[in-house]
Amino acid sequence: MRKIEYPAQADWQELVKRPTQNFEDLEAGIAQTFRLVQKQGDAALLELTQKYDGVKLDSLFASQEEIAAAESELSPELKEAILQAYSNIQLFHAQQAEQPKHVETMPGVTCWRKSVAIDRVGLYIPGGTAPLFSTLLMLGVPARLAGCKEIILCTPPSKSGSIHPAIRYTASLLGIDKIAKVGGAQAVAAMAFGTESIPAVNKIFGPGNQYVTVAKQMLSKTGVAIDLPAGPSEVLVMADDSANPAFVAADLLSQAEHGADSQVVLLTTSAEMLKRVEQELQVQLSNLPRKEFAAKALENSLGILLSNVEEMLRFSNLYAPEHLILSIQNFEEVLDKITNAGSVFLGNYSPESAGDYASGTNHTLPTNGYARAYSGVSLDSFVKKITFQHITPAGLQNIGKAIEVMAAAEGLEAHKNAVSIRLKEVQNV
Ligand code: HSO
Ligand code: ZN
Repeated sequence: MRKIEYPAQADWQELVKRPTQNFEDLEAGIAQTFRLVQKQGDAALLELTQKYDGVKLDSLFASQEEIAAAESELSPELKEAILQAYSNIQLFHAQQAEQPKHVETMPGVTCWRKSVAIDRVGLYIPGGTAPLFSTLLMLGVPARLAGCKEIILCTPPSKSGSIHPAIRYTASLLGIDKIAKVGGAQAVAAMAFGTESIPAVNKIFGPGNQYVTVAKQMLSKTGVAIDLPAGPSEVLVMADDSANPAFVAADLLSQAEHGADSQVVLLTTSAEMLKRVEQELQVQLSNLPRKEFAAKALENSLGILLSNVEEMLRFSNLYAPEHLILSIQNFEEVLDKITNAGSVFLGNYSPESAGDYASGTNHTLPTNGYARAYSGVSLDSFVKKITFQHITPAGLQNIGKAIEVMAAAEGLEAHKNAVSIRLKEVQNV
């Protein structure tokens, strides 16, 4: 962790920059994958799965028996945990549903807005070093609550051709009975273009490696929507003297273990705290199975000493972290001053892992400074908001003049005429 004491304001802008990633060299290879999937459909998916995942599949989809078997392959403890998380995520997201409100803006002029589910959504769940079944809950629960008609799930198979039982179990909880065993850019392409057995979807969700991320970005230019521009995981912890250095170190490591490119930042008003957190990081790091990833991530990470809470807040808002942890006294008093963050964790007993798994909030959040303008995934991500209006003849008489005058001022005579022609008829009745 790079230690910086009382950096000058002029240097902050440089400090909040994430390490840049340039994926342009991947684009040509990914475009070739797209062409293959468009031309050969399912056959291309099977071929690419053999090439990249090292397994020759008989069927692109997990069988009903495989899905049903997950129930007996998981420990009762894990099933109970998944059910607990499911229930909390469901409770929290169900409250996000909005009922249409009819607003009569003028007598006879009524407008309202209604949420309508996106018909078909595609969920990508990575396999690889960590099978993120928690992400399947975070995407599948709001997709179901929104009422999406079709949910397509793609996840890469292991070398033996299987899907992690927790992913199969979670899928069946969500009522998803088609799991396509396909990963990488080819999975994203299949969901965007459609193949014989995978329908083209309207929006693609989910994290993935650099190939998946770049593929999603490339496809978003062709008309299919994507959830968020995904970047490496991040956490920023603000700690004062009241923080527990072992807790702070544990929180920093929980994000650092995601990958070598994760970013963790500690802001503190206490030189003593900075020293003790550093010591704790070393102790806890040595016991982690993923210590290689975490150690690499710590190399790019920052420990910054600042003068007061006010400064920590200003720095954090400039950084716009995906996750923000407030391990400071009287955190309630500063909540209104947080302007840029994906998800915020308050006090010494709200670890970020709670939001990653089970408290109820969503863990698909804006990274890389996107929290300055984007929100995390929620029920809203799975709906479109359609506006409606109904104008009565009397209503048109009330609003008509304003429309005619504005249309004329913009030089748009046909717009004006669409009102005038009706007003004439109304006045003649
Ligand atoms: N912290 C990750 C999500 C996750 N953590 C999944 C554990 N499993 C998002 O930044
Ligand atoms: Zn995490």
